[in-house]
Amino acid sequence: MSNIRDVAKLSGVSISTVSRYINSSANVNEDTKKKIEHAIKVLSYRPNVLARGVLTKKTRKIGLLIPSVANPFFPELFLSIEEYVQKFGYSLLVYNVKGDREHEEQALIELEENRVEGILVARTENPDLYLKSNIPIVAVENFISVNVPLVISDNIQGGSLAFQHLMELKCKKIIHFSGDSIYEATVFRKNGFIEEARKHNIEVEVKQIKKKYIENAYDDFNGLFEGIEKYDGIFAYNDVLAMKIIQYFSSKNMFYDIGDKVHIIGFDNISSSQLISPMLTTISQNVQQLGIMSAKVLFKLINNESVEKIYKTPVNLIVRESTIKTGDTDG
Ligand code: XLF
Repeated sequence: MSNIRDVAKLSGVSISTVSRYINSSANVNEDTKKKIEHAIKVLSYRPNVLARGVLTKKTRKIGLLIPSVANPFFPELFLSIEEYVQKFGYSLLVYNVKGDREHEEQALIELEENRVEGILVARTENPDLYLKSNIPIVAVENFISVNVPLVISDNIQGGSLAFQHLMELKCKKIIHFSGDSIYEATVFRKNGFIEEARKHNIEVEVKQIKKKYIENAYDDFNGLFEGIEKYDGIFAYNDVLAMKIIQYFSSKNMFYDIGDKVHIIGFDNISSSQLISPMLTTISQNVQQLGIMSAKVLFKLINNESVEKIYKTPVNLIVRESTIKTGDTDG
């Protein structure tokens, strides 16, 4: 395997010039650049990123911690972040921490060992783990500390949009399946929903789903939905749950009631929400914007630029068949 010495020799310049070129820590003139690039190509030289990082503190690696790859929302978040950071020559080291403290702690150690330039932490349940880290950190969805910027969808607005839609549909008996209180985003959704109901002087029921039932598609929801046939307006805290509710109604031979007698709204707008039948009405988190915003804020921190304490990304209602049976409703 060739090394920096070989590149210097073949291109006829000093090792420090090659190093300057690789780390772009100082200008290298065009002629020299071409010679070095040629030598790098001929020798198939690959700079040792970690060693380079020790010198420049630039490994061009970012850590991403997500709570669950089993919930498609988080892989979609990963994709949007990856696509954005790659444009700037960065790659991601991703950990699926599953809300498990030890796992998360180990991930953080490994990210530090890999000298990532920054870390994005999606929905941590262990904010204290990050308080001592010297690496720039951005929290996504769950608050870490006042010193760590938080990027989050406008969940309150999402809850309120969901309720308004059920009102337009003239629903009389409404229930919200809310997320576990450790998921702050879902608490905001619930609050927005209840607040909007209050403005309309309407009573809604709320059933909280505990973490243990959450949240991958294969989880058995163990009769959680027994009796929900009496409701005509249902707002689920995320799409996976809403799809489970659709499945429940189908299993009770009530498939044709969905979007007619019973109206079901999810939250997220994951890709599969429009692949199922009936297609799911949902509050779109705009995962693209959420991911890009998180990465942008992290880049600001990495570049020592000033940042806000909180960044909210907009949400919007996407009407599909699970609330309105027929017609061209998407959008
Ligand atoms: O953490 C919340 C709960 O579930 C997240 O935004 C999600 O909606 C993803 O499905």
